[in-house]
Amino acid sequence: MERLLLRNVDKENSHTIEVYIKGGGYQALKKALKEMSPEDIIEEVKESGLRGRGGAGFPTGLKWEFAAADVKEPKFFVCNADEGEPCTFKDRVIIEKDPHALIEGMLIGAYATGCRYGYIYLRGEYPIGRKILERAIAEAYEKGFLGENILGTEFSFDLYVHSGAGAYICGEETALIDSLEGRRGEPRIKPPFPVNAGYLWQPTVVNNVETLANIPLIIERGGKWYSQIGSPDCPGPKLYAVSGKVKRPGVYELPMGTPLREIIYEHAGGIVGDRKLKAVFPGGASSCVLTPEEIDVPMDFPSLAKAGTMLGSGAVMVLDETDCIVKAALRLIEFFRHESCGKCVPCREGTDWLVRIVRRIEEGQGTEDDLDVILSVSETMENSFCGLGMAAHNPVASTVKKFREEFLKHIKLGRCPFRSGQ
Ligand code: L3W
Ligand code: SF4
Repeated sequence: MERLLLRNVDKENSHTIEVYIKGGGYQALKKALKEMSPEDIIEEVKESGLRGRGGAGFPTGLKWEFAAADVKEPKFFVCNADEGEPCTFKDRVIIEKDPHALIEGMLIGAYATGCRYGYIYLRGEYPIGRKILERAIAEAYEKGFLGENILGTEFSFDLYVHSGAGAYICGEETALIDSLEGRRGEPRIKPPFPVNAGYLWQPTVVNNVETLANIPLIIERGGKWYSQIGSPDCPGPKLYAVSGKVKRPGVYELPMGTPLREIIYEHAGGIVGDRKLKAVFPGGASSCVLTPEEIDVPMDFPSLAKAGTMLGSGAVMVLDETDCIVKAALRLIEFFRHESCGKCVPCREGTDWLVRIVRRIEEGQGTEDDLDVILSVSETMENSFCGLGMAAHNPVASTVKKFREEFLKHIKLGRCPFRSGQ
């Protein structure tokens, strides 16, 4: 497949505006501002079928339509660049290697929805990305793509970078908005959705980095063209971040819906040492595990939901036969316990319970009853206030269900069977 999202990243100095413009950059913005109305743009994005790439897959055109329909002023356009889940690193490639694609996508989105100000909320642990984005923003101001009366039109847009302080929960859009307002980031109740009451309770569009990098392509080549790439009900190119026990970990751009088996065995080169595949978390740390028999699934939102798991942001974590599934589950739930904001009981207490129980099993002190308690706590966590708590138990509950024998082995042996020297 032709590289679309990663078309620029291998060019020397791909992060500079000169290289971006030489490769046709900012032509989509010109087309949008000079030849298209905001409504035309929203129609084009709706026709493309683009769905948000941050984890939930909400239709982008629809989100923009909701924001455009709200008449309160000013409106804000926010890029969620708080990529913080373990094993997610696909947005980083765009931020560091093609920042102008992101800026151009934001400009087009802001014009379409009537937003006057924009923020890129960047993961605190991406200091290089911050420098690159700030330089790119300065270049865009110099060339007249940002600021007052862009390209001689009525459209004005100012853009700022805001770094987070290391809290994963601030990737949840309403916690992100709290943090942007200078407060401790905690999820807000939805509705109202940010498109109507977001930053400073004004209409606010929040889109993921990869989502926005698709926009110049859709405007240049048309929504119809875009809708023919990948899965028909969930089209477009997709960045998959593959990590763990594969020979070639990395970020792969493939059509949405590429089978998981192909991603692991063809693109990422198969399993290290040609060992056996044991398990895959197909959509990041909060997805349900898949067994080797389940990897013929197309990697898109509906297919993975049908398979009882989720695409999330497209982070594929691969475990081989030498990995301990209990330890993997423990590591993941430890992360969520640490990152739980503590606002609601099911998540605050549930993540702590799960850590304590899974650790006990991993250390050989567990009982068979613990497995039932894990599933019961997980069920309660479904009632959490936000997506973090609703999904945090997935790696634990799904491994208990699909790898029950391995949990039982720890319990019966009184130790981890994978730990060497025992
Ligand atoms: C207007 C409506 N807007 C929904 C908007 C909403 C948001 C988007 C999706 O979680 C998932 C989570 C993590 N009117 C609307 C509406 N919207 N209905 O649509 O909303 P929602 O609430 O379904 O999802 P979310 O809270 O954005 C995102 C999962 O992603 N995840 C996270 C991965 C981590 C990263 C990272 O590190 N970069 O992405 C992983 O799987 O569990 O389920 O904009 O406002 N009627
Ligand atoms: Fe906070 Fe977890 Fe509740 Fe979300 S689910 S509000 S992260 S405690």
